[in-house]
Amino acid sequence: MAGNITFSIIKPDAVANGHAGKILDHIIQAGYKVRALRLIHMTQGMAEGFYAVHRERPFFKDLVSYMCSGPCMPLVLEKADAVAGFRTLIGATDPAKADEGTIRKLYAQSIEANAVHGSDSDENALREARYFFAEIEEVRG
Ligand code: IDP
Ligand code: MG
Repeated sequence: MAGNITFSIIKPDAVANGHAGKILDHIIQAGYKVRALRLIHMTQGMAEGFYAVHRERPFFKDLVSYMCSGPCMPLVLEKADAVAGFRTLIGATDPAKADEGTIRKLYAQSIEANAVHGSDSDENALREARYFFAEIEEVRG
């Protein structure tokens, strides 16, 4: 059965451009409860750890430096079928390919600076949530 927790980050481009409030409201209006939220300027080590699965990809170095370019906003979100529903809400990785009305279509700059992260599985949602919120009951499992 699909879980009810997903993990998101409002990424540095969206925070720097002043879109964080609108994106958070979009998420809440879509029915997600915010279980945890913080504002953090990631170190290189944190970003490398978070995106370790992509370390062999050609864009990894740029991705890490972009994720450390300014503060971002990690979020733990709750809703039925959270992971799949949230991926639909944010749209495709490349905003040029994202559906109308999705968060990335509305706010992303590029395939790299694409405004938001969304977990791709229940397992990764819990792992990612714990990475930023070790103290939160909901993500202890
Ligand atoms: P996702 O965020 O839609 O799950 P992933 O493939 O997991 O996409 O990639 C993680 C992040 O890496 C993306 O959100 C984006 O910021 C960046 N990224 C993905 N593909 C590319 C690319 O081809 N060029 C530059 N950056 C990319
Ligand atoms: Mg991904």
